Amino acid sequence: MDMDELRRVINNFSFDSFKNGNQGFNRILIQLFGLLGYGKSSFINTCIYVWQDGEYQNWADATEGNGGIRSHRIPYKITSNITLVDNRGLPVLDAYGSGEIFAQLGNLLPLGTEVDFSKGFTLIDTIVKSEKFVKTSDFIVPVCVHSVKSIIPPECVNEFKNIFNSARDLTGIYPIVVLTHKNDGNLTTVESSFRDMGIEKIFAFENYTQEDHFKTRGRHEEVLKFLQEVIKDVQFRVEHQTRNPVKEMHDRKQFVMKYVHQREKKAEQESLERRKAFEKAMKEKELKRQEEELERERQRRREADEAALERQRSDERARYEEEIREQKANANRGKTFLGFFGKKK
Ligand SMILES: Nc1nc2c(ncn2[C@@H]2O[C@H](COP(=O)(O)OP(=O)(O)O)[C@@H](O)[C@H]2O)c(=O)[nH]1
Ligand SMILES: [Mg+2]
Repeated sequence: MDMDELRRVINNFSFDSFKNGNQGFNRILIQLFGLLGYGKSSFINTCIYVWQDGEYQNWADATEGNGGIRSHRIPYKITSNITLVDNRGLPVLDAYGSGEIFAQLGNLLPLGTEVDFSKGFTLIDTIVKSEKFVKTSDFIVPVCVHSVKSIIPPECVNEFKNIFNSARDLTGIYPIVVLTHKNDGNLTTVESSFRDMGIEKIFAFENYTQEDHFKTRGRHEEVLKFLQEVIKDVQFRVEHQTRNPVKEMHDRKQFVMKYVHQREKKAEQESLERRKAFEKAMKEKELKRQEEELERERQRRREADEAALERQRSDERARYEEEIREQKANANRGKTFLGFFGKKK
């Protein structure tokens, strides 16, 4: 398919043209998620730049706050039926961030409002409060944006897999991976890490940026192919499965709430174990301190006993020497006396 045909397919996409009708959907929401600074906003800029094929602008960054950290979920319309969502980037991969990703992916949080990586059960309150603002008619396609600059360390593989599997359970679609900084080396290593995790669709881009937005056919084509692939995935899911958007939204809510409950239970358990371990360590430290104190006391006593013995010995020696001196003196006196008699004789 050449680029014009690709554009036509993308532009004409509508849920209404499916065999069994739109089933309650009217828009594809391509939900981007990933760690902070890996190129989500730049990928959105790239998509808009390619789609509009006009002048480059920093659309996705233009509304950024917090010194470049996006804290809102901002939608960017590509066609009347396809929208990209720049979700808040995660600072690190952990259970709190994952919960928030699921709420964002599940479209349980309204677009355009602030996202907070909250601890505790706050996320559930936010989801409940958001109920009247979120649309069940959005068909969600999860897309993980990752920079090839960052090789995935083995200890992170499970966290990624959990997120991908949960994203699939939530949305019915296994996430597509978009790799950025394609020309930065490591492409094959990072790509194979994602393949090993079971990701089927991987796209690699050198994003168009403020510094480098020289149009190339390769980059333009790759973006259009990406959008076409998203459409194919959606078509497959809608045509091979009876869908019920309202029930699906309800299920997604249940999923995230269960996740938050389990996460909090686990956090509570971990905190209990940490406290127990701390108390045990304190007890052991106290026992050790007492043992050392006892040992010091024993040592003090031993030294005192030795000192007393030494004093006794020294007194004894002094007495003994005194006696010897006296005996010698007596003996000398006896000799003188005898001498005297001897002389007299
Ligand atoms: N060379 C190059 N720079 C990129 C690419 N993607 C993003 N960047 C740069 O990386 C920085 C962070 O990207 P950004 O899109 O703001 O990341 P986000 O936090 O995921 O939205 C910006 O300075 C971008 O210009 C890419 O594919 N190639
Ligand atoms: Mg961003």
